[in-house]
Amino acid sequence: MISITSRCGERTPPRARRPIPVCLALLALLLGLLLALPGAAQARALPDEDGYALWLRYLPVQQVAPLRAVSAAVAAPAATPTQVVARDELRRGLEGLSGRRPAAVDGVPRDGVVVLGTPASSPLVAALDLDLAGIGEEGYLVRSVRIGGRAATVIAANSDIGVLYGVFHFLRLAQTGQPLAALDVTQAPKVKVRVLNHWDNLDRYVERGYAGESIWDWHRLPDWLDPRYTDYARANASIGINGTVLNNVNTSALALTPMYLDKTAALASVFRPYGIKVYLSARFSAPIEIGGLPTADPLDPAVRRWWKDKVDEIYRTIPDFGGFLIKANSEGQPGPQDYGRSHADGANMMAQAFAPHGGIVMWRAFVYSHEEPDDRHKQAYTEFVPHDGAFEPNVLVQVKNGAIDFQPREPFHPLFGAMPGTPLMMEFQITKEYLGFATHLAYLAPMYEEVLRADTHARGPGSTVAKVVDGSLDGHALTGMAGVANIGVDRNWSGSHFDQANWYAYGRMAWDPYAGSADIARDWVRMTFSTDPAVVEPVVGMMMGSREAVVDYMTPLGLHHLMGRGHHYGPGPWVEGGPRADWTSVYYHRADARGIGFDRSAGGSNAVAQYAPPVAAQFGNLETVPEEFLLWFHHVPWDHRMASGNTLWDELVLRYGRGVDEVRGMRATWAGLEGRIDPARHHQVAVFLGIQEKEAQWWRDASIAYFQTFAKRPLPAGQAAPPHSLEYYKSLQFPFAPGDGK
Ligand code: BDP
Repeated sequence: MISITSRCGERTPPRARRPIPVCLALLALLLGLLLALPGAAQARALPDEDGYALWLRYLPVQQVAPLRAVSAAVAAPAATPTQVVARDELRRGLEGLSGRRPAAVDGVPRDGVVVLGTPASSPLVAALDLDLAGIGEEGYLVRSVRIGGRAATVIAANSDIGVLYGVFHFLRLAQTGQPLAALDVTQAPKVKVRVLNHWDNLDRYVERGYAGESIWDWHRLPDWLDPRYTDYARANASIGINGTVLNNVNTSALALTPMYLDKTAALASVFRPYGIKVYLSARFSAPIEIGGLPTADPLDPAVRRWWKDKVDEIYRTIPDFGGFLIKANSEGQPGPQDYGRSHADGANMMAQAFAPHGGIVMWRAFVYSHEEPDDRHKQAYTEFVPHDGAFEPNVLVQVKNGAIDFQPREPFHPLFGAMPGTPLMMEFQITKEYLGFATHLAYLAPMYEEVLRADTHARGPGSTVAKVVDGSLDGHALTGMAGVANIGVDRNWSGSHFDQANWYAYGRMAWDPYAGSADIARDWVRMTFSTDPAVVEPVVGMMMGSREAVVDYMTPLGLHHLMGRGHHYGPGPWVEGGPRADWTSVYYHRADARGIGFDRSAGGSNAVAQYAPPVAAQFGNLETVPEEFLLWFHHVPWDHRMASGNTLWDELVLRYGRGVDEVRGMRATWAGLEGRIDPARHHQVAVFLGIQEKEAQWWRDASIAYFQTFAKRPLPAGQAAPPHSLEYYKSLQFPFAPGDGK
């Protein structure tokens, strides 16, 4: 007979076994003692995390058994650096997630082997005779198959890098708790060039950076290869980013000197196995500054020779160099117009130097001249459209998502759809220069999605920005997307835990511009915080509402460019004067006794005419313009009736308040998650949300105090008056706010 005893521990000798009640009583006593000790709650909490691992934490999942069943072993080639990193990442990930290191095997001796490779690198993959024709160089298949009667998962591609991407996809499925036994995934990127743009100076200052210094330790390069570079490459490869522009668009010509090219080559060698090419920003006047020439005129033969020699030199150092990013004739940077030449002249000179090497030129359309008094909204279109079709085939024109400058909300840039003969690449800002720096929680993917899904109507209905970017609208094979990076040396990489999501989402959307922001958020939360639905759903909810909250408390109803001067921190709707009108706030909001907003309709600057006729008609008419763009396109009387029935003034005040309320809601939601997220990360996010609430209130109060001097109307019932005078808000100074341009 089985005796009714229970063992408190395996090593207890049978004779010492105690009956259940005694054992339980002892346990209860122990627990009671533990709870009575100070810090007991801490002892039960999840271990602290610092965020360094990003979304690649590989912590044990709930479904360990099903995961182990499909990943008992790995059969992978390891003859190239990329094959090695693919195999090692898979084993590392599976070991973390399942608690057991999968064995490395040559064949498929049992069920549950993950087979990696290309038909060329793996006889097992070759024997499966998979149809890999449609997935290109970077695509992959992840499929549940049977090999020799055994159940296996195959991750196959046409190239090693495709296999690595497939490994990361498989690990994502495992991390997010998806079923893994009947997989049939086919993926290929819809955009070819998927790059980060670092606005990092050679002295490690990051322009508009809120995560500490630049991660590029130029001084110690090329010898010291910080392990962080490898983790950077892993993180980027995990989301499909395949290029990085290392230095600021406002660059020193020194980045092109041999000393810095050696340093760049060292970084390229770290990134190469991960499929990441390096690119550099080049200063247009470099032939003068480091070449000793008297001019940088793009039609001057000596200048053209200099660039050709420079590019040849770069390829001798970095054989797979990606190309240049150029900011020219914008905000005081030198460019072809200094010599009476066009953007096409400048871009083509460089593109011809790159053509023999397969490199590209990303030429920015973020231009507005110092002299031009026209609406800044119109200038890029005015300067670029006449050159449509005139660029070399290896030039991408890089266009910011909106016509002004990375504001919390902008209508899509009118260049999208307007240059059918030229591949246009998208430039998003990941760093939150205008959305609260690193402290405010603002998930940007809904903003990216809004722009990508916007219909340009350029070739009839359905001509979305995404179709311009992926080349399908006008049949371009060279396509691209750039994201201005939010990365620095902060332990958590991006200055706040939630800003990691913007890096993550950018990569996912560069791979697939049709991806949904909520789906991406869900994946990210599961990988970054927890797969517990009690965490996932509320956190995704916070993220999805967060950008709209920022719009509301900073720039509701189409207002834009109202931030503090220079550093762009905090509200500054009163900013006026200075070197140029279009660097002031009053230029953009145009508030007066009659109303507020920038008239860009036919009766105003007529910027609307740069959009296709149906869009121009919609935006240009006060009756049909979406309310979120109302004051972007129209100067509207304070008593104008809004859809809500409120007057414009009342609605404006209510929207500011709504934004602040939204932040309060996020704080409450987050507070409710205590104990479900490790204390260190929970605490920092909670404190940052407190900062956000304070600053959202400040934006609301200062903006209302200022605009009320024009509206001269009372606040709607129940809305609190700003606690300080307008003079007080105007007097606040922030001489050391981070990220200011230098
Ligand atoms: C603006 C930034 C400035 C950048 C510029 C650009 O304030 O620091 O240099 O964009 O994109 O938003 O070139």
